Amino acid sequence: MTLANRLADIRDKVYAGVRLTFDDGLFLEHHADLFTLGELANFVREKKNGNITYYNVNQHLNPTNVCVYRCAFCSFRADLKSPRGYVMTDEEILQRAREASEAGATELHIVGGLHHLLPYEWYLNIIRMIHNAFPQLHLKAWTAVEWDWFERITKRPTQELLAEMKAAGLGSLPGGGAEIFHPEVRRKICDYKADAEQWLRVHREWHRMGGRSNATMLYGHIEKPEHRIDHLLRLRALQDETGGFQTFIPLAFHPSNNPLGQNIPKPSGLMDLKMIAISRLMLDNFPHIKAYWQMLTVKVAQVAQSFGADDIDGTVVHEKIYHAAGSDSPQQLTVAELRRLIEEAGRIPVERDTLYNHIVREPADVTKWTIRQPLDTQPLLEVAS
Ligand code: V47
Ligand code: SF4
Repeated sequence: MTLANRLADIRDKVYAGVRLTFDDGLFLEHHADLFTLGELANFVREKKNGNITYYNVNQHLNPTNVCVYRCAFCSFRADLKSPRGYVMTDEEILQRAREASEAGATELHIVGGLHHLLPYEWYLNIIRMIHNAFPQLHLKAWTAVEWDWFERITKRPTQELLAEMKAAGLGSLPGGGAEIFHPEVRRKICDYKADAEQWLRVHREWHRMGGRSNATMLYGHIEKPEHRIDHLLRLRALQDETGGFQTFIPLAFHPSNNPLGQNIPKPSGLMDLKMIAISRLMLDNFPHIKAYWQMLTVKVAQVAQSFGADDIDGTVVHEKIYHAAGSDSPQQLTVAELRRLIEEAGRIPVERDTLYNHIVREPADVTKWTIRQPLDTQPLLEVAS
């Protein structure tokens, strides 16, 4: 079969809604041109999400950067005794939550380092404390790597810890820590921390409790196309089983200030768009693909809305991980800026909460909002902070 026939075969599958195989994914990686990838991914994106691009009003909180692990790609972490290391006090954490609440945020994205000395209860208390003070904030907290660490230090099963933290106010799990699942790569870039099975197990357990989570993939370093397709298919298999993933976020490697980045350039804009498109095509059972503007730059995140993405993340504020690794994106975008960027990309901006309910704001007071179920015009719940 010629390359053109093979691509035509894949095009037919996509238009007919037939699932792509590992070999199809590898073919797309090696041979598909960017415009064909964009055309196919955009078809799937519009079938699933129409002309909408989602954004949210959120803030990030990284309570500590001290970490027992030494992932080769990480510019954020600090050693226990490093002058760069910090641990936020309860007052500082609550102040940040207050700031988010007063800015009208619906979500706090909370991840950090795995501190050598701090007990699991410190992490649990962060969730409890913020939830008690600001119950309207959805707390999307702790990556599967952190949950695995909690299990190691408490010797209690993650299932029990997830249930305990849910009772304390945990809303959902972020997608971080997935990196590249394949052991050939994983042992070189982040040996010792949770492996693929452990990462997937935490998400499976959370989904079985009715929870929702996200997934990521760190690309553009030492991995090869087959590792990326393998990664996507492992996620697709778990999604077939549980249906608990909401959005997939391909993360472009940022090479500044970390050991892995010494001889590796930052992925190009073309590579970024290709990853968005291939993710959209392979992950046929994921509702959303996010072009995280902080990581991709605003410009690429805008173009990505025509290459398979239907989400751009949110206002963000206080981003540390990418800025430590050389990102020159702004620290935050206002809602007006996000909406303008989305409209300029030819899409309809829709504010969502973490669980993809549509949010309607009171124009006179941004801290008051109404949650609507997607495609439902009846307000379900009035929330005022
Ligand atoms: O797990 C760390 C990555 C992740 C670098 O769930 C790096 O909505 C590139 O997961 N270059 C954390 N990537 C960020 C994350 C995330 C971000 C936005 C939204 C969501 C969500 C999740 O950042 C880490 C790691 O994979 N990372 N260092 C780096 N130098
Ligand atoms: Fe620690 Fe996470 Fe950085 Fe790895 S990526 S060193 S686990 S903070």
